[in-house]
Amino acid sequence: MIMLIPLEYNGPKMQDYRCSAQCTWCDGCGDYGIWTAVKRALVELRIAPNQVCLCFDVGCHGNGSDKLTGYRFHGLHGRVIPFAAGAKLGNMKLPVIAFGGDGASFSEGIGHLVHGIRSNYPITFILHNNANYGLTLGQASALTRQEQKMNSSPNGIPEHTLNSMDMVFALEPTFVARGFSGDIPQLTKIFKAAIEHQKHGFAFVDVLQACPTYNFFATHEYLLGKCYDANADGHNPRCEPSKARALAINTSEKIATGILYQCEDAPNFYERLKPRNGKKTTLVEEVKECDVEEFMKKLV
Ligand SMILES: Cc1ncc(C[n+]2csc(CCOP(=O)(O)OP(=O)(O)O)c2C)c(N)n1
Repeated sequence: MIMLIPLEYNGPKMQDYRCSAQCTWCDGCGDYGIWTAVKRALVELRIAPNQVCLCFDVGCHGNGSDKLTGYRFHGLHGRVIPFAAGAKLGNMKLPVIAFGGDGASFSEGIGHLVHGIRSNYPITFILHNNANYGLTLGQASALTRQEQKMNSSPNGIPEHTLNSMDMVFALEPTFVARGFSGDIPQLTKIFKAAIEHQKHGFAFVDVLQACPTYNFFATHEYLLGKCYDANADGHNPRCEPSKARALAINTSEKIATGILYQCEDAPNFYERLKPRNGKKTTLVEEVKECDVEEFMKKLV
C-alpha cells in the first residue's frame, strides 16, 4: 500500500478524529455540540488522537466513545473518574478527559466526583448535563427540577433538586466552568482551558445540554435565552471562590457561562504524592517485565 505523507506536518485535523460509526443520538441532542467542541479543542491544542486518553461513562453521552477515534476507554456507570484518574497518574504526560452524565455523576458515582474534586486529580471532567437519565428513557436524576414530570415520576420527584454547583464549590475546586451545548465556539474555548488546567488539577466543566426527547423544560431555546457569557461580561475567574460560587448558583434570572473559577496555585494530587517527588519518569515508563516463577514457587 502506498501512503501519501505530507512533507510538513501541521498538526492534527478534525477529520483525524473521524470515525465511520454512525451517531445514534436523537435529532437535536446536545451531545452533538459537545462532541464537536471536544474535537475542535483537541485539534486547536494540536493533540492528535494517539496523544490523548478519552474516558467515557455509561449513558447516551458515553455512546460517543465509538463516534470518534483516539485512545478511548468506556467503563462502568458512575465510575469514569477512578479509571481516568488512574490512567493519568500512570502517565502524567498524557492529557486525560473524562465524560459523565448527570445521572452517573450525581447519583451512582457521586462519591467519585466528590473525591475527584477534593483530591485535585490532574484530569478534565466534562459533565453532560441533560438533567435526566437519558439512555434508560428519561428518569429523573438528582439534577432534574423537582416539579418536572418525568417518565418514572409523573408527579415530580419527592426530593429537592441537588444544587450541583453549590456542592462543587464546597469541595474547594481549582477549576469550574459552565457551557451550553448550543454554543460550540464558547465550549471549545472552555474545553481548551480545562484541558490545559490539568497540570494544576481537576477541571470541572458543567455543560448544560438539550435533551429534546426527555427534558421538556431546559430546551435548546430556553438555554439559548438564559445563558450569557460571564467572561465577556467582565467576570474574572481568578477571583475569590465565594464570588464565583455566588455567580454559579444564582440561575433564577440568567445563567452565567464561561470559566467561572480558576486557581493555579494549589498543588495537584500527583504533586502531593511524596514518593513521586523529583521523579522524571512516569509510572508507565517504570513498568518492567518480570519473571515471577521463583516467587510463585515460594507461595506453593
Ligand atoms: C451501576 C449502574 N446503575 C445503573 C445502570 C443502568 N443505566 C445505564 S445508562 C443509565 C442512564 C444514564 O444516565 P446519565 O448518566 O445521566 O447519562 P445520559 O444517558 O443522560 O447521557 C442507567 C441508569 C448501570 N448500567 N449501572
